[in-house]
Amino acid sequence: MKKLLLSGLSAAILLTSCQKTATTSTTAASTPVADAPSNKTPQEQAAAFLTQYSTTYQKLYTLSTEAEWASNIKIVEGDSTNAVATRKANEALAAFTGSAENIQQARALLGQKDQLTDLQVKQLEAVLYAGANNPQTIPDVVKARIKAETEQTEKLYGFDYRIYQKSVSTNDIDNILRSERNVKKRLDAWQASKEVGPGLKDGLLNLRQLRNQTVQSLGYDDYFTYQASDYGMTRAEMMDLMQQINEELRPLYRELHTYARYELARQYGVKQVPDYLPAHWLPNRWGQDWSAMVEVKGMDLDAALKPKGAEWVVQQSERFYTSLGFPSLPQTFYTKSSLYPLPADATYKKNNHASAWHMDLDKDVRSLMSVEPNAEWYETSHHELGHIYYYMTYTNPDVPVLLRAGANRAYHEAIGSLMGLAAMQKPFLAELSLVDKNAKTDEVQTLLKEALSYVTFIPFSAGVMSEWEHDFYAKSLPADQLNKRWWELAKKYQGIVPPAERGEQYLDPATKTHINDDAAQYYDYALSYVILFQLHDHIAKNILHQDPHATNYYGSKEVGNFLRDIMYPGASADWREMLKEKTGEELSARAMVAYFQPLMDYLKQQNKGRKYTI
Ligand code: X8Z
Ligand code: ZN
Repeated sequence: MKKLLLSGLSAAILLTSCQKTATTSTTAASTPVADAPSNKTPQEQAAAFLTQYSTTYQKLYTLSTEAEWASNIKIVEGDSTNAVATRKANEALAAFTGSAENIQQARALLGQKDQLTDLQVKQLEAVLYAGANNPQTIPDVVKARIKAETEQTEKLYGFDYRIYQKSVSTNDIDNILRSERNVKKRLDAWQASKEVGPGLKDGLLNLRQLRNQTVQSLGYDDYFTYQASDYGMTRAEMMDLMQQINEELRPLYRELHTYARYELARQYGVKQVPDYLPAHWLPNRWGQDWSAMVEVKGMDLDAALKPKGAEWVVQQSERFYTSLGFPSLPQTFYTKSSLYPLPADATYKKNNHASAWHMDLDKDVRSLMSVEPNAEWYETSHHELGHIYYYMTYTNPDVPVLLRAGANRAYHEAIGSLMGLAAMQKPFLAELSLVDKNAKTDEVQTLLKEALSYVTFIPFSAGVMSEWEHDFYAKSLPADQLNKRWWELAKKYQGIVPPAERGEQYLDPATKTHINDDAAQYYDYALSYVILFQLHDHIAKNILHQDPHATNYYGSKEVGNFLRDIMYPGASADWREMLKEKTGEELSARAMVAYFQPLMDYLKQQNKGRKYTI
């Protein structure tokens, strides 16, 4: 439950990817907007259509998001009140966006494209993109999908994780995986984290069918193709790009993989170094972030954050943005968000994955998190506020409601992750007194820790997740090979193997939230990392004139202006032109590779005489 509600070209409209349709289309909500009189110019006709469409859209969107919000912050076992309300709201939105009349009108207007403004064309394309997800020519399919999506999210987040019979939160599991040295205890925690998978299998198979069917009726090959088209790319183009990014980072990943095998074997007191990394050895449930493996002396952020408390973490993230010249968060952000873990004795659950919500495509912005005062949540809190400030920045008179989304979905992910990276660098931490500025810290270890977060993420995002979903949606991956394929890809891209054979009675990919509720979009994150290093490189060198490895953005209005200019036009900007204009470069992993280049020599030295296995 993340970007359904946030990013993306036409992401405003993407919310519809989790709704279904009204039974009949005679309600006020689903009544399409009226034909414009034909004595008007095409621009006048388009303006009239878009005004009416946007007004209704915003209303229905808000109702849908409010219902989704309620469903995600309070999941009560056996109580379907929220789920029913969410379904209804989502059906109404789907009935409107997918109505044959709206689609037909948008198409007809686009038939005279040349006579419309760019902004009108972009909005009409957004209307069609939303419609394709909810076509009312097949209302029962859309309706079934909305129902299945609501149920899938409830199952995932209503799940009661247990270790030795005791209920645990995912924060508890993550804390064990980050710090426990006893391999048996690690294994128990890892296995517990995968127990949610099997119960999600039927739902996911059903969703595959329904997701494919909805978009196919409007001419897309499959759901993966539909999602990639949001970037103006075909499925094959997106997969080629993922391949290219993987290849560019591969030499470094190979060194990190080798290093980690030996280092972890040493840490766990295991004599025989394994050829592939056992999944439960890594400090993350999916092996997507290994940074907790390394402690940099003098830079113990977990220890520094603990006494500050969770509230401080969020407030400090806000202070970073305001220091750059962004406004304070609206009071309602704090009163309406759900930022911290539920008390241990709560009788209900909440969605425990971080997300940011633009409730009304206007001023109501909220975040759903379970912040604890540690380094991971510190980074995540900066990430979520990136979404929030993106919402706030493109909510302006120049950006129509239908284009209140990122330049593309990856940009939306990149801004906050960029701030998260900047917020972890030593000069910035020293400014906050989170580290002692006089303490000597090892720069190579610092860079290694960063690589274990950013570089290790690439084979997971650009490789495993993207290829699995590609095969799932576009290649009819057989239902009896879902887990097999997952682990094949984990071995191939990440060099990770399961602790023991994981047959088809498990469904390990489904333990990842995005597989369920943010389908066929995980390459967004791979792209966001590539983009964030391009932005960071530019900021460090051309704005701050600092070493990219040791920056302090704090208080720089120039950096703030740079970011604001990127965010201000939302999806009315062309994402490729924007990158070129702002950084002088096309989309490229160059900056990311260059950032970590100094680590290569160190790792090669460390790995001398060691066996490479990938
Ligand atoms: O899902 C997220 C964000 C959603 S707004 C917290 N991320 C990916 C993940 O957790 O898998 C951020 C980076 C990768
Ligand atoms: Zn995000």
